[in-house]
Amino acid sequence: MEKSVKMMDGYPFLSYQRPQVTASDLLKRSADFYQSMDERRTVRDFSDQPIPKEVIDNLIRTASSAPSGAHKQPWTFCVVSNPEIKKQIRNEAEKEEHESYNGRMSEEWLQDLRPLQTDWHKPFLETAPYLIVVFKKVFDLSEEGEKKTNYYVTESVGLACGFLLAAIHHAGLVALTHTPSPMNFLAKVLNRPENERPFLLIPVGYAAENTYVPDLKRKPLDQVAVYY
Ligand code: IYR
Repeated sequence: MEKSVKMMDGYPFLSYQRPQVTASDLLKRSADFYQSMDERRTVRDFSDQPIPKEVIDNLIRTASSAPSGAHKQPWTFCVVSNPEIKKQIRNEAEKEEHESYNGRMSEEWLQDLRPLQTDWHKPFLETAPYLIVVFKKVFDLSEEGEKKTNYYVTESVGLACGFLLAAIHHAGLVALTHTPSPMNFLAKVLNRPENERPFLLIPVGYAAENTYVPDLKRKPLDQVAVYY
């Protein structure tokens, strides 16, 4: 459909329409999407089967379509497929995680993680064909090196990561939301500028054959929603 343009205080606005969906189609579409998303699981065992880079490009395009404060899109998605860099990230992550599992994490925390059976070993950081390291831009830097404010940075980057995980699942791949802690080493290894802070490390790939995931139950609607 032809888009019409309207100027508002000197800024262009485009007419916007979504197709009119009937109530019964809304029900079907929302239920189908829920069913598909409910099949998403966090996976820790990856196949090393390669994936075309163009797929990763599309996943990141989707993530970067998320809403953000004042439309600043305060994120950078670093895509690592180089085996040497993956090895370096694994070594640094395992160093930190070893410390965390052996003294930095509380007994309660370790107990909470028992059903997930995680430990400091992170082989997936080398096995997965791609690591997407997401950085948040706590401020922007203009070409002249001037600081520019970003808004709701954590919320914005969290939303973009949600879009990314949905896109990965929709494409037929799996991911892990990994938070090696502390994760400042990622900024160093990837040589990121001073305005970027590591936010999440997301290995992406096919699941390994014979993958098992913990038998987790999701909270029913009445435990997560309140209607007024
Ligand atoms: N970062 C550690 C520990 C960990 C913490 C939480 I909260 C998890 O949900 C899972 C793991 C690790 O990656 O093993």
